[in-house]
Amino acid sequence: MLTIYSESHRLQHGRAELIDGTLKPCFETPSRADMVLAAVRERELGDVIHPRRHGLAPILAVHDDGYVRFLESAWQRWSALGRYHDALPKMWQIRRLRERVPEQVEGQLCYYSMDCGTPLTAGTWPAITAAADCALTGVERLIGGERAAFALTRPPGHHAARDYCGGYCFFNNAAIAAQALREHGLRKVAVLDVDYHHGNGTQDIFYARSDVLFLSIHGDPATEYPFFLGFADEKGTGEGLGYNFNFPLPAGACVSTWFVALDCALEQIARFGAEALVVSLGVDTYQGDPISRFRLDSPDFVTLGARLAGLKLPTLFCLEGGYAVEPIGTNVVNVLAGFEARC
Ligand code: SP5
Ligand code: ZN
Repeated sequence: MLTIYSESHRLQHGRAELIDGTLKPCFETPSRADMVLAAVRERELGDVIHPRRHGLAPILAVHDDGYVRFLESAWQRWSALGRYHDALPKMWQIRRLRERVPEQVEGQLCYYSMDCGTPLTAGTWPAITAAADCALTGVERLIGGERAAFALTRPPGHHAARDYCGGYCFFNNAAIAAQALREHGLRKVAVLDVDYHHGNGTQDIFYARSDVLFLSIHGDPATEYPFFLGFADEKGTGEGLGYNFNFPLPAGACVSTWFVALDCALEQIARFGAEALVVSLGVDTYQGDPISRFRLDSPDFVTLGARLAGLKLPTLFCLEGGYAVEPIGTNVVNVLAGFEARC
C-alpha cells in the first residue's frame, strides 16, 4: 500500500497541554509520525511519496472561509502582540454569550476553538496544509485506480468541524478527502471513524447530507472527550437524516464488544452502497494508550484491517489519534497489513 507523507508535520510541535491543572508536554507529538513512518519502512508496506499541493479550494469546500483565514493569519497576528509561546484560548463562546466573531486574534482564538488542548504554533499553518495535501494526494491515487492508500496525516483532523479546531485537530483531513472524492464524481462516500474519540468534526461537516455516510465507534461521550457530541441518538438532520451512525461504548469495553460495533458499522456501509471508504484511523483504542480506555491489543488491529478489506471498496486511511508512541507504528501498520492480506 502506498503511503503519502510530508516532513512538514514536524512544524506542528505544541509545547504544552493543560492536564490536571498543570502544563504538561503535548500527547500529540512529531515522534508519533516518526514511529509510524519507521514501521511503514521496516515492514515494507510499499512506496512512500510526497504529497502534491492542492491549494485552499478543497479545504474551503468543507471549512468556513473566516475560520480558514483565521488559521492562516493567526500566528503572525499573535506574535505581533509580542507573544511567542503556543497560542491557546482562555474562554469560549458558551451559552447565552453573543455569537459574534471578535475583531482581534485573541478573541478569535477563543471563538474558533473547542478546547484549550490544541496549541496553535508558528508552524501550524504549513503543517496542516501539508496534512490536507497528503489526504488529497491519496484521493487522486484512488481515483487513478489504486485500491487503497495511507495518508500519514499529522496533526490529526477528525475533531475539526466546519468552523472550529480542537482535540489536536485544525483541518479535517478525512472530511476534505471525502468531499474531494465526491467532487471527482463518486456519488456515495462513507467515512468510518475508529479513533477512541468521537469524530465530532466530521459529523458536523456531513450531518445534513445524504451523500456522505458518517459512522463512529468511540468511548461514550457521557464520560469521555469530546463530551458534547457522539451519542447514539444523533442520526443526521434534514436530507442527512439516517446517514449518521454513532456507536458509543463504555470506557473499558472489551475487544469483542468493539468488534460487534464494527460489524454493525460495516453492515451499514454495505447497505448504503458506498463507492469509496475513508477511514479515520486512530489507534488510541489500544489497551496501552495513555489517554483512552479501550482494550484492543496489537493483533486486534490486523483483524480490523482484514474486516475493512471485506467491504471491497477503494479505501483511504487517514491517521488520527494514538498516543502510546512506542507501539503506534506497529498498531497502524497492523491495520494496513491486515487490509492488504485480504485485498
Ligand atoms: C485526535 C485525538 O485523538 N484527539 C484527542 C483529544 C483528546 N484531548 C483530551 C485529552 C484529555 C487527556 N486526559 C488525560 C488523562 C491522563 N491520565
Ligand atoms: Zn482520539
